[in-house]
Amino acid sequence: MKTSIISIVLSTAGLTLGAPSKDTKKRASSFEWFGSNESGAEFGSGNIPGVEGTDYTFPNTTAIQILIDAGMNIFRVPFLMERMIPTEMTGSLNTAYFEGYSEVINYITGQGAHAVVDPHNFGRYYGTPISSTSDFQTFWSTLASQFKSNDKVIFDTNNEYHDMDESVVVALNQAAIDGIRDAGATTQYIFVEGNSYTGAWTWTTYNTAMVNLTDPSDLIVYEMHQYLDSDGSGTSDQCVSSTIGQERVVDATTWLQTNGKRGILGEFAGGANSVCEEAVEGMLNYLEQNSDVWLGASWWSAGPWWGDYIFSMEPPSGTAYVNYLSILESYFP
Ligand SMILES: *[C@@H]1O[C@H](CO)[C@@H](O)[C@H](O)[C@H]1NC(C)=O
Ligand SMILES: *[C@@H]1O[C@H](CO)[C@@H](O)[C@H](O)[C@H]1NC(C)=O
Ligand SMILES: *[C@H]1O[C@H](CO)[C@@H](O)[C@H](O)[C@H]1NC(C)=O
Repeated sequence: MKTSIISIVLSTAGLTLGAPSKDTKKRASSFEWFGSNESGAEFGSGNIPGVEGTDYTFPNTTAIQILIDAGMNIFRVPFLMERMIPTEMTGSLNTAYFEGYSEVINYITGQGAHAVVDPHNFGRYYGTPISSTSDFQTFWSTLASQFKSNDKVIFDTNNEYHDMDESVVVALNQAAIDGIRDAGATTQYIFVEGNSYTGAWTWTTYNTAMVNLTDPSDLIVYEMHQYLDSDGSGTSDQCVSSTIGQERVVDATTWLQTNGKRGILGEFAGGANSVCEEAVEGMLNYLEQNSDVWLGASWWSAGPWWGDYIFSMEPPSGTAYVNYLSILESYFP
């Protein structure tokens, strides 16, 4: 999600694996994961490092449990690299921030769901596009080593690279993979993201070079994002048409199938209106029909500080929690 127009950075909702046969009224979908982003730790990106409780907050595990009970089984939890490892990427962890963050991650995985560790940095560190693959690899080694024995953790190399040389984006993803595996974290999935905000609709225009990423553990999943408003930015609650969801993911689906890759729709959303609801359902139906390559999807976004945000999945009164949960439930694993 682009955040340039809002002072607080939007966080992502993650998908969680639901407890099997928890709810007999729902069919099981063929997705492996469905969930939401859990925003908060990446908020206040204009204030680095910022103050917990003022500039940023950690997601509410009681609220997460409500979504787990509903059947979600993956949660993407954004954070800021500068808060996690300040000053330089080769530095060490900020203990207080890491502990607040890892408490949420460990809560989620302790419930049997997957937690996506998401540096919500758009390929930037202190605002400058990351160019040193070596420093980035070290950042990932330092962080991944903390989670190497937790196989319910998923590493997401970075949120929404954009306006960068494609060869750099590919090299940074490969450096992250190498750093994570070198740290001894060999059993976890790694979500890679592409250039141009990792959009599904433009994937085959900008990100075909991502095909050559390699992983000794063979656990790469291509994370793409897709919004359904006219510019695809997810800043409007109006969707282009009731069929735009499926239309925007067809080419990326073909790319995944042609190249023998797996994908996840790491961010998507729609406004609380019938056009968007139909568009979201059309997109999810199509993804599910192609669940040979699509492992799941994650709504954007839940989190305690969203207020009346158009896409808020936060229980008990978030706009999307009220309007979309019943639609999404039929796609829960
Ligand atoms: C956390 O979520 C629960 C469930 O919605 C709510 O009762 C509680 O007030 C929330 N806590 C905070 C600190 O927002
Ligand atoms: C991927 O690697 C192969 C083999 O090295 C090469 O032929 C191909 O051009 C690469 N593809 C892209 C899109 O870079
Ligand atoms: C989660 O939220 C972040 C913004 O905080 C957004 O960039 C990302 O796309 C979202 N991810 C998912 C899977 O919804």
